[in-house]
Amino acid sequence: MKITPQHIQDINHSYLSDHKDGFDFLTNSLAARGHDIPSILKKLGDFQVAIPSWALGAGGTRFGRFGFQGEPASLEQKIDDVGILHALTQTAGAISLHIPWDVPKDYNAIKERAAAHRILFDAVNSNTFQDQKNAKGSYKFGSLSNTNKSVREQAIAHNKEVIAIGERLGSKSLTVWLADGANFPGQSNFQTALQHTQDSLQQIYKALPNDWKVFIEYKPYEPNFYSTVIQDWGTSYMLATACGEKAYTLVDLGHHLPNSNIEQIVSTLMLQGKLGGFHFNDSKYGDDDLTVGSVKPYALFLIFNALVYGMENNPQNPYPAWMIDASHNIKDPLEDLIQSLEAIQEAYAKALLIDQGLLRQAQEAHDVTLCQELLQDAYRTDVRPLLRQARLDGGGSLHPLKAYRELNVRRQLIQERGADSVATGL
Ligand SMILES: [Mn+2]
Repeated sequence: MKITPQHIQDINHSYLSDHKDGFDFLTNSLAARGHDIPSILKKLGDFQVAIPSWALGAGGTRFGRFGFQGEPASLEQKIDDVGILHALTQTAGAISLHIPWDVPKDYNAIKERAAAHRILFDAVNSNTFQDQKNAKGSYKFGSLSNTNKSVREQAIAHNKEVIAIGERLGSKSLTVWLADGANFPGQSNFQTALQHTQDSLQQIYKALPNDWKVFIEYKPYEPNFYSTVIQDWGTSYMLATACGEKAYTLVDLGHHLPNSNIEQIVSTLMLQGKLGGFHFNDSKYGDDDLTVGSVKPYALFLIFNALVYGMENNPQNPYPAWMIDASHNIKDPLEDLIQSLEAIQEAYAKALLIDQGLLRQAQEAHDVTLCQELLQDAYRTDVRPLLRQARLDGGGSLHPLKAYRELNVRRQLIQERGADSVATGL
C-alpha cells in the first residue's frame, strides 16, 4: 500500500482550522520572545531519522514473540513500510539495512522502490552476533575479538561484504555493534580481546571507501553479562581514534548503565568531533528498546540540548546519523515508530527554544536558579503546533497517528500480505 498526497490532504482538511488557531497562538508568543519561527520549522523539516529494517516487525523477548499481522516479509515490503511512515511524518526519510537479513536480490529494483518513496539508504549494519547458515566459524565466543584467528577473519570479511553491499545501494556508513564479551570472570583476557578487536576494526577500516564513515557502537552488557569488549563510550572513542578520522563513536540511548549522564557523553564526543551516529529509544532499566520519550522525556530533552549545542558550536563534528533502534513487543510497530518520531521532533523543537545566549550569561553569573528556569521554560512549552506545521509544509500529516488509523493502514497491509506474514528482526 502507498499513501498518496491526496489521502493526506483529505484527512488534514478536517484538522486545519484547529491547527491554525494553535499555531498562531504559539508562534505569536514565541516570536514576541525573539524566536525565529521559519528557521525552527526549517530545522524540524530537515531532521530526518532512519528507520532500521528490523524494527518494522514484532520484536520479542527471550521468553517469546507475539507477532503482528501484515508484517513486511521482504526487503521491498520493509521499504514500503518506511514509505508509509515518511509519507505521514515527513521525518523518516531513510532506512538502515541489516546484513544478511536484507541482502537485495535486484539492486536496481530496490533503489527505484526507495526513490519512489523518497527514502535514502542510511548506515548498513553488520551482524556477527549470530551464526550464519553454512558459516565455517562460530561467533559463540566472539567475532572481531575471538581468540581464534580464522573466526576473526570471517567476521572481518563479513564486514567488508556489508560495505560492498552498502556501496551498491548508496549508503555512506557502516555501523559495527559487537556482542563480544564474557559471561563469567576468567573466561576472557580483557587485554587480548581488546587488542584483537582493535586489529580487526583497523582491517575493516582499510576497506572503507573515502567518503564513508564507520560507527562503533558500545554497550555495557547483554548478551554477555560479565563483560562486553566495547563496553562504554571511552572504549569506542579509543578504538575509533586508533582507526582514523573516518571512524566515530555511536551512542545508543539504551546502551548505558542506569542514570548515566548521556548528555554529558554527547557533549564530550562532539567537542572531540567523534559523535558519528545516534540511536534513539527509551528504557526504564537497561536496553529496553521502548518507544522514544515514553519513559524519560526530560532526559531526552536534555540530550537534545547537548546535541543542538554541538550542532551549532562544534564544526569539528560531522552532522550525526540519526536512527531509531527500538523493538516493538506489544504495539503495532508502525504506530510505535510514529510515536517515536513525534517524541524525537518534540524534544528537538524544545531544545531549539532554549535561549543559549541567556543560558550562557546565567551560567557565567552562577545564577543556578535561572539556568534551570531557562531549560524548563523551553521544556514546558507545548511545541506540537510547530511539529504539525513542519509536517504540513513537507506535505505530511497534521496528525500522523490519527491518519494511520483513519486510513486503516494495518488492515490494508494484512489484506495485501496475509495475516501470518513475519518480518526478520530483533
Ligand atoms: Mn543500537
